[in-house]
Amino acid sequence: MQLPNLAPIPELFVSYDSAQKLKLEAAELPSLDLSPRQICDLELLMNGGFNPLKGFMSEADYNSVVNDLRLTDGALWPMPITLDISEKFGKTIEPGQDIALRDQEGVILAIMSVTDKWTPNKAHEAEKVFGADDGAHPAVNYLHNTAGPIYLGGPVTGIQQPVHYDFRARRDTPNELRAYFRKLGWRRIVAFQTRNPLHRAHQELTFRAAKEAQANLLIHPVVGMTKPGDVDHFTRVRCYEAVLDKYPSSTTSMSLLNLAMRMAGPREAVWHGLIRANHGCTHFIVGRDHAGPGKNSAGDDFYGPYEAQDLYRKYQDEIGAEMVDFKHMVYVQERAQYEPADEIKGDVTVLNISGTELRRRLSEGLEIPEWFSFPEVVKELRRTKPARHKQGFTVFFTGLSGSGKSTIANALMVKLMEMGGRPVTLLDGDVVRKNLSSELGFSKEHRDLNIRRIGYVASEITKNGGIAICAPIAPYANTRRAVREDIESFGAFLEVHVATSLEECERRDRKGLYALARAGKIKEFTGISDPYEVPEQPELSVETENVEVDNCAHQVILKLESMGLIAG
Ligand code: PPS
Repeated sequence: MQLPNLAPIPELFVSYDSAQKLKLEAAELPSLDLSPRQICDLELLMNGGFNPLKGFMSEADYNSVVNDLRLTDGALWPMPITLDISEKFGKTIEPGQDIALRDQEGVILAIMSVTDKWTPNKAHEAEKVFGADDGAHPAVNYLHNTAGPIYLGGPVTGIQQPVHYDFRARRDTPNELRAYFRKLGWRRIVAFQTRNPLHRAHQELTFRAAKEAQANLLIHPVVGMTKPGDVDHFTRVRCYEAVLDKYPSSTTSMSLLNLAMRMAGPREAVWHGLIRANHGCTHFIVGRDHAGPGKNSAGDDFYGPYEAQDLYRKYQDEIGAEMVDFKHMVYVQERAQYEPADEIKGDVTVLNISGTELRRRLSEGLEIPEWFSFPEVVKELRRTKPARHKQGFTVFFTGLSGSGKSTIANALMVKLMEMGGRPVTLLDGDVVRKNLSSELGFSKEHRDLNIRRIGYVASEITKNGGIAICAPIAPYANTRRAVREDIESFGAFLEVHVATSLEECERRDRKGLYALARAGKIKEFTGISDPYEVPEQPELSVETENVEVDNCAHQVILKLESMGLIAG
């Protein structure tokens, strides 16, 4: 008998021959180069991972999903899947047109027949979907600061899958997984979603879940986009491969999912369940704080620890994958085993290492006990993340013109070079404007572009283990924040506010620019006729009035030491 979860599900691809013809036609269409997140969404739309969606959402479906977690036809769907575009591109497109969707190298992946174009109310979307219009939520931040202001909706015709060169054999479409389960005779399959390396507690949890559900186990990690700052997927997959050997063979399999997570907690759990059901799974593990985004800007959790489980339970029958809920697992020393924290009996010693503590131990090169993780996993993590004092980092000075950024940055560079060990690069405001950004002026748009360029170079330096020192004015908080995010996925970011007052900068007027700005001869001058948004929570704020340059640079060195970035 063909089980419904293992029968093929609809994809949006056309046949090979039609795809060749369409590709030629598509070359004539207006085209859109998709962002990394849109490519992830398109892949799952086309391969059936987002079944029953047939394309990017129409305005009516979007409103219905945002407000009621349902498509207009009543089907359960908790997450907006929308094609956001720039205002400029929006002006060239009207409903009724076809557009070619391309990857970042220009390869045509699909054609979309545009049926809807609208300007969404992003604050409302944030409130309803993510629970708060709070920029501390990564998806809300993305919504306001990365996603374009206009949405296009319409069905998609798939031409080809996005190409992946990494871990090719480990990636499966829903139909490939369904065929694999059919072939092996697996009928009940419990999926485990993860964006973190697996340690012993996870192995125990998943093993128990499979036993409880009397099912085979699918480790189904997300390798598309996860939370900014997560361990990169290359490292994680090598860790998963090491852990896979620890399960009884032929009961467990692993497949990589190119999903772009939103960290939407409860709604995300329901979405994950639907996606896993599309991949042929009959059960889905939902643990504590599933897909949690961390703390909001008031320092509280966005969602309650079991809110995701509650929402999943409410919709379980419609999702098609039964929930296996799991509590927090901890290690009981006397019994040398993991047990759910709320089921522990007797007077025993409970051991646990939190995510934060694990990161601390890794960054400081401290011991990670065998009861916590597998030596192979620890080795992989250490290989990618050397101790902090050997990693790359960025020091980002910001402050008014003439505040002393360049002088302190130069002094810091020399001190760091004297210590040796890592290459140091100074990206000074004036120097960058002569070389990297010579065509740019001082409008908000140009300043942002300038800072994003500096951020890009600094992130590359940080990624490759060097020290980048940046010293632009960088007057806008949002741009500084975006640069911080780009860099923090590779190493530490230290924002230093050179807090010299406007009065003092103007009094010094070392380049004579303030006088010209006051006379109206230089327009858009920061502090005079253009804004400077003072950093709210920089890692360090230095006063330069009555303090020697050497001392200012030394304050940065001390801060770097306290952050473990230079050996004490
Ligand atoms: S920004 O806003 O971060 O892109 O600015 P930045 O690249 O750091 O460039 C600042 C230097 O350019 C000179 N300059 C001006 N600054 C501010 N506003 C206006 N309109 C302007 N025009 C020229 C100025 O010398 C700045 O150098 P610093 O080292 O900050 O004094």
